[in-house]
Amino acid sequence: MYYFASDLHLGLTVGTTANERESLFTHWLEARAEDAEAIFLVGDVFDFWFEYRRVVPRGFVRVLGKLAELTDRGVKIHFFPGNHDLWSFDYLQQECGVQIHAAQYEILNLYGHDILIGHGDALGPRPWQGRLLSWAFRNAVVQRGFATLCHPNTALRFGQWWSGSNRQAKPIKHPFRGDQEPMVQFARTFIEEKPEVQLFVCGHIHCAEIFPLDPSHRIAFLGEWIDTPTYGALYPNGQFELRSYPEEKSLLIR
Ligand SMILES: [Mn+2]
Repeated sequence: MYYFASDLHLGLTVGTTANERESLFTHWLEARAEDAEAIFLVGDVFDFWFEYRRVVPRGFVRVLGKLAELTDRGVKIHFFPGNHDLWSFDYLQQECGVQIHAAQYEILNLYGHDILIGHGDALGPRPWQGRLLSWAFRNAVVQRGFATLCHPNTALRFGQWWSGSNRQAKPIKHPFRGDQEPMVQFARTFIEEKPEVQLFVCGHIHCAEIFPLDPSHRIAFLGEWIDTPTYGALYPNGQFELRSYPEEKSLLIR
């Protein structure tokens, strides 16, 4: 099986407590490792992450330790940065052995099916303010400037404030908007060019949904771990399932 989770927002202090979420996720990783071909973390694992060349944010030791332990045992773990942990460079790869995918999405062949995986914040039509921000955050010069000019205590305090105030201003999730979702629009355009990609797996909008684009294409949204932890599982026959955790209840399969 291949497993997928996103939007854990570790460190955020709303919903389940930060410690509960961290320990729940640690157990999830351990449980998935039993039969995982690979585990995909599809963005916003951390509510705010900014790493300097010699400094990383404090906290998350159980999760970081579990990631390192599993990859040491040979479990393959892939990490796609989200808009909250965009600034993940080589620390997680070097210390925890996860494979970082810095591109906005990647197409991987799993069990013989082409699958597009990406957090999704940068996919589809968006207002110019959002595009400008994500350009700035992904820009190497801006990143280096920020790291040089900003003391880690200041940077992390700002980041945690920014991320927390974002969370208070917006609800944790909204009802799924179907074709109005930018990522659904992105996927529809994408399959006109590359119909061989039959499944899209994204996070970001915090909805747990598998939306059919047409009879042979689907887009799956992985939900979130702040209120109602959910994750995705890909079966060898290409079916995708959303399950709750820790109940392990099947929510949707397509
Ligand atoms: Mn998120």
